[in-house]
Amino acid sequence: MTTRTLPEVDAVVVGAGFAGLRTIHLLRELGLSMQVFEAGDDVGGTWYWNRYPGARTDTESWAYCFSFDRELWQQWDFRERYTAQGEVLEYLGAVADKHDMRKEIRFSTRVNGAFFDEETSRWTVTTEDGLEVTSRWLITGLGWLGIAYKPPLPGAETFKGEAYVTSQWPKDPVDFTGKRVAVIGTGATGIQVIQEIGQVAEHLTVFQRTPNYALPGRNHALGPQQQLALRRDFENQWEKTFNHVFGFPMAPANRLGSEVSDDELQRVLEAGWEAGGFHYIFETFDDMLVDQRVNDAASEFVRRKIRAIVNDPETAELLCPTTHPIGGKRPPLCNFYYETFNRPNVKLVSVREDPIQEITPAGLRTGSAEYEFDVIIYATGFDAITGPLAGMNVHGVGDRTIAAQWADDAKALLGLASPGFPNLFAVLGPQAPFASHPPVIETQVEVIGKLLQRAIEAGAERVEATEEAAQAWSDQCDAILAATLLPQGMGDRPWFLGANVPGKKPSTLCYLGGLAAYRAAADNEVAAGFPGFTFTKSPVPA
Ligand code: NA7
Repeated sequence: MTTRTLPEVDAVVVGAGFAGLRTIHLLRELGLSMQVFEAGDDVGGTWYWNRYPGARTDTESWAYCFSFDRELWQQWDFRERYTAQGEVLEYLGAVADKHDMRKEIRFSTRVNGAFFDEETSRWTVTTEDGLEVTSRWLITGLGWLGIAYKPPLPGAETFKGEAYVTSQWPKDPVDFTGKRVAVIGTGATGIQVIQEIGQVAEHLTVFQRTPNYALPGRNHALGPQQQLALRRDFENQWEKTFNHVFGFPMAPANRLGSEVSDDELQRVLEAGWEAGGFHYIFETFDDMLVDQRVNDAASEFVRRKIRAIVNDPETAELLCPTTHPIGGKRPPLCNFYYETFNRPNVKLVSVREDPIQEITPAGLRTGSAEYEFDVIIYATGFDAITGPLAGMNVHGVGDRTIAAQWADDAKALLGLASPGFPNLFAVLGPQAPFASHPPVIETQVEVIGKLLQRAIEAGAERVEATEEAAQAWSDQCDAILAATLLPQGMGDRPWFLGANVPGKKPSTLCYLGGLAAYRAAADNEVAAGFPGFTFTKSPVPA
């Protein structure tokens, strides 16, 4: 293939989801030229690809968007408590249109390499269709969930029916009526897809390896009164969101379970369960994820609810998580997930002790049984957090790849800059805050903006996180994790600790100190003049 070289720009941006669009806005504010590449044929990023039935946010809709465009926010029709996938795309499309962003983006163009030149301190970025462009800065907005993990089950290619991976879902609707369907996986994705397809498939078999604490989302339409009230509440909603530990528009509970009686624990948990969604965790007790007694009570509370909802006691027991504490894996939100197992056409098969051995032409086989299906759906997760950038063939100083670097030591100062990869800023890199993504993205893009401003003012051509500062950030991530109960979930393979992909080295891939603490740490770094970074001119002094 012949290579076509595009004119040099100040910054190459990869991805046109939340992070890419927010970065375009930033670069324009800074007056920097850019080239944006997006693999999909439209904006949306993770939400572009994850178009499986039932896909929806787990964050309240009015905080799963941007705060930078107040006008659009106040005009936007937030139709439901949680935004359906198609509406997330509508919103991002509206952002792109309003700000005339599409002209910056080359769609249907997948980046397949990025090479740092130590002489010129510039990146050269290449694409699958033969383009090449050089830039001072490389900003990636690939999200945490861009690379599907599909277990390498033997025989997968022999299956005669239809097979789908949830994060590579076709654009045309799939008709499940009259079909025997299998879903493998019961994470946040599996749970959304199961409750949807259970209503239409002739028969649905759910293959579960680890049960989760699925919390009732209690989704509902937002009426005109609620919408009006929201429109008047812009500052308050965003202040709450940016100050909330997980970036939700919620106030902290300001209550410790360790200080209340067992009866009071139950009363508050019941209220949180009724409120729905992550209110169960974040508006009940601030110590739920660190205090064993509180966590045990909260976990047992969910198990009791499962037993009360699911009619068949054996199925109910299989659905009860017992091997990790609540929070040890990312709790999914659901609407009628447990109720789905009361339908006569839905069956749960536990593959915890009896794993899937192979996919057959007619279906699949566990150690003890064979099943026949018309459709198999893989809801088996992602090579999360590090996977997307590791898969982009990024070569830094000394030609070391980011894949090799992160396979061994996945650290990034403030979750966006890894030593050895100068001038590369990864929005939602490893050790970024584990919180609702849009407010994390807005925060990180603002930090990148300040870094770029500082570099421009200093006439620096090369900006790089120091090894010491990145290590200190990583150590802090480890210490915060160790202070919680979450490591107790390690045996159940949480993706946010890199434990779900066989062969991947588990590590603290996220910052669990909360969004507010992250913002404070970032503010300190900015105020102190970025002591964790070196700013130098090119070529690098020996
Ligand atoms: P997850 O949460 O990683 O879930 C993947 C699911 O697939 C999980 O239930 C896995 O079981 C299951 N899985 C993976 N491999 C197998 C095999 N070989 N056999 C049976 N089951 C298997 O990914 P999601 O897409 O649901 O959610 C990711 C995030 O997206 C979510 O947390 C939100 O933030 C949005 P396991 O638990 O490993 O036993």
